[in-house]
Amino acid sequence: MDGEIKKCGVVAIVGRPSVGKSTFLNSVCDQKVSIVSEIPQTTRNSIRGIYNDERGQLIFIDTPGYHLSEKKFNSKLGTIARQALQDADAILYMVDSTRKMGKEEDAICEMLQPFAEKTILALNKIDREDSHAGMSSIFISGSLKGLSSSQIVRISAKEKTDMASVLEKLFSIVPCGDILYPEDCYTDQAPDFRIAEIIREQAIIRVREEIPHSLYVEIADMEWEKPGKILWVRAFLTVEAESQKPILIGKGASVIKEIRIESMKALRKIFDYRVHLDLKVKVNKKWRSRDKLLDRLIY
Ligand SMILES: Nc1nc2c(ncn2[C@@H]2O[C@H](COP(=O)(O)OP(=O)(O)OP(=O)(O)O)[C@@H](O)[C@H]2O)c(=O)[nH]1
Ligand SMILES: [Mg+2]
Repeated sequence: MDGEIKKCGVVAIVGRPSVGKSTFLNSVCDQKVSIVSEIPQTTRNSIRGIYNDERGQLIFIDTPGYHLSEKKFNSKLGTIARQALQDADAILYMVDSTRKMGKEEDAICEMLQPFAEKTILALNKIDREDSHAGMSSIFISGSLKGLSSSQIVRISAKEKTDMASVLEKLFSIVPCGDILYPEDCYTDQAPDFRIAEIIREQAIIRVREEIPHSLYVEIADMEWEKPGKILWVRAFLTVEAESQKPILIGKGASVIKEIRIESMKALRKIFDYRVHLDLKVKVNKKWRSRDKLLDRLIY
């Protein structure tokens, strides 16, 4: 409301892979901001989604799922999540209440310990029959000292259950201040990044095993055709081995064709112009251990 002091703050969403961080972000923004799949480590970058209402603005940062690993690629993802904790006004710690709690959850709690006061714990997936939110809550409360019951919410990010409680608790933590983004803004991602992410989402749901992790998408060029409101985009889907190429292309190019068509449909819902895609598959061996490329792709 005019004249009233607004709240504005950055909220880092953290948690293990596949707990539903990106699903939460999309539900709260009511838009597809961050891609979602059953495959762990779908999110590779810090993706911003912005929530606005009369109370003010929450700038959510969706981070890559945190998991214990020595690999360069994973440690880079972990570094992104850790940096986000330092910088955030509040932290939304998401836990999959259907999964067993253990070593990885303990490691996250240890990482969060200095920030316990600004943390809200969301026990997600309570819509599922195998959810055991009570047990998860006991485990986390034992591991993350100083977390009070008022900081814990049980939600379903998918069904949008109790999202309002999460927002209320987060607004109570973040400071007062002027909003940072225009009120009608729900993300700060550039169109080329969003297009690459949608193509990656459509690709990873159609392939198996190592290929989703071996894949990255790069936009080669984009050309704007103003009269027809069409954006012409040429993109490369790059995998790590020659043997992965035919799988992604499919028999008679059936898989890549489907990726193209479904990506174009998904993009139609995001942009108010048509995005026309031309997709090619390439190989770049061992890209996940190359620092320069990682710096460009994961930030
Ligand atoms: N039943 C149910 N499924 C959910 C819920 N939230 C997320 N999922 C599913 O869990 C899977 C993982 O969701 P994501 O949102 O991609 O998880 P994430 O935490 O962002 O995963 P990473 O990006 O890999 O770290 C998807 O198949 C979602 O549909 C929920 O509240 N209920
Ligand atoms: Mg994600």
